[in-house]
Amino acid sequence: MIASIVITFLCFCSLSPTFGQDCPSRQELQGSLKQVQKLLSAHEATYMQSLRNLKKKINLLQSSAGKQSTSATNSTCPKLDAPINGKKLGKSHSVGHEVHVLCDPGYELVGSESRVCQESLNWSGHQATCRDINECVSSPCLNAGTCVDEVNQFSCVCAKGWTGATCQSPVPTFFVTMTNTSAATSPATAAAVTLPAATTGPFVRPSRCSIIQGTTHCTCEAGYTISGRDSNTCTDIDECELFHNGQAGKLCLHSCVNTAGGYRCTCPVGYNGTRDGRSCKDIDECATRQNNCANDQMCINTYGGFQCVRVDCPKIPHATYVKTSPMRCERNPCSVDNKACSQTPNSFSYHYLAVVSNLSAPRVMFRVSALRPIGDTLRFSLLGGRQTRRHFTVQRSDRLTGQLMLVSPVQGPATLEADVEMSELERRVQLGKYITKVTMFVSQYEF
Ligand SMILES: *[C@@H]1O[C@H](CO)[C@@H](O)[C@H](O)[C@H]1NC(C)=O
Ligand SMILES: *[C@@H]1O[C@H](CO)[C@@H](O)[C@H](O)[C@H]1NC(C)=O
Ligand SMILES: *[C@@H]1O[C@H](CO)[C@@H](O)[C@H](O)[C@H]1NC(C)=O
Ligand SMILES: *[C@@H]1O[C@H](CO)[C@@H](O)[C@H](O)[C@H]1NC(C)=O
Ligand SMILES: CC(=O)N[C@H]1CO[C@H](CO)[C@@H](O)[C@@H]1O
Repeated sequence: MIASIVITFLCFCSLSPTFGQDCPSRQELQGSLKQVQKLLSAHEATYMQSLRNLKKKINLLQSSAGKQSTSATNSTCPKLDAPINGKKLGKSHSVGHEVHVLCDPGYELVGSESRVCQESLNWSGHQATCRDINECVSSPCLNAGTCVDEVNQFSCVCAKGWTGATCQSPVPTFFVTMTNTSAATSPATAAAVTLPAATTGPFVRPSRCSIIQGTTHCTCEAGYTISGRDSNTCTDIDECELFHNGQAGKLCLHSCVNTAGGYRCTCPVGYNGTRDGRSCKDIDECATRQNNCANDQMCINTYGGFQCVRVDCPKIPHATYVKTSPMRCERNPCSVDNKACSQTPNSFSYHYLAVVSNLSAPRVMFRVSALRPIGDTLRFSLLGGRQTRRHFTVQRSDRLTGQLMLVSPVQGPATLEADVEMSELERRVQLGKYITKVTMFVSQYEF
């Protein structure tokens, strides 16, 4: 503004040189010009200052805009795939969440079993892979047998004359050269001779011998092996003893009974043998009415047995509960001014799990999910004492779901309980909480 007035004034004077008297003298003009110059440099300084300020502001804006765009994308770690021949537990890839990797039977884990999504948006630990366990490393095949590695097991190709899962027993065929045999017999013909049995009984049998070209070949029935001074008897092979805890695995899952010429696997009470005879399967007493649960009880089939349970709604101060389904109790409405009542759980749900002893961990046992949440936040937590925390933990698997994880194997028989609490909040104010009571029946055996 001031600058434009000064300029107008100067122009007017230079354009009208004829108005000598009215115009200022040369000195006066120089004085004015100096003042104008001063004014201009003062203006320049303020102008530069405001430019600098503006620049600073733009820089600040720019950097905060940059930060915003990274924080919008940095809440999750890169996707982690389950390893080949294994599986991944835990779906959330958000900061602070954990995933676990389990390898299929027969594979061993290389890398980190648990990985946490860190603040840096990198996973902790190292990438996990599942490597086929080479069961042949320990040279399990005896007597020059050749080991063949397979997933979760191995097999032996035995050298001639040896048999058994690890080539540990001689083939129950014995070749013996007897003196003065019927050498007169024509070389082309063979005669079957049954030598007299030294002893008798189901576990001892006579051998069957044939004479070929002056050499007597004696063999036994399957399940028997040559014995006796003259190889003339066969005795029963005790398969239970022979294959007891062999490297190829147990002959029987539970227990083995040797029989004449064979063996039989037996199962504990509550189990029936499987078709292959080796293993045992649980009998479902609840389905087959082999249980004595009362009318107001529920039958829960467990491995090797059953449990009769009755759901009774909890009795807690300030609230009353009513059974809305066989496995669920809901709180009766609270009166408006009864704050203590509204703090109590809205519902209790009951769940029963049957598992085998020594179940590998970590493992997801149970999931709790909110169906129609109305708040802005769900929280999941584990209630219970040390015993519960020794075996379980609760973690979130997605926005609406929490999961109860078994973190250490449990030796049965045992009954464990874990209560999972889900609270629903709106702006940090609790809208309601829901308790899920999980009871786990652990069997005595690992099958
Ligand atoms: C993104 O990362 C920055 C710095 O690493 C951190 O301050 C910010 O909290 C993160 N944002 C989210 C949503 O995790
Ligand atoms: C994340 O991991 C990558 C690859 O290992 C590495 O280059 C990067 O520096 C890591 N970032 C942080 C913040 O640790
Ligand atoms: C179990 O085995 C017994 C004897 O073989 C048989 O009678 C019974 O029906 C079986 N039970 C089941 C549930 O398979
Ligand atoms: C439990 O299982 C592990 C691995 O399968 C095994 O090494 C261990 O001997 C088992 N423990 C018992 C008591 O059976
Ligand atoms: C001791 C014995 O049994 N000797 C016999 C060997 O074989 C010849 C011919 O077959 C018999 O004559 C012997 O008695």
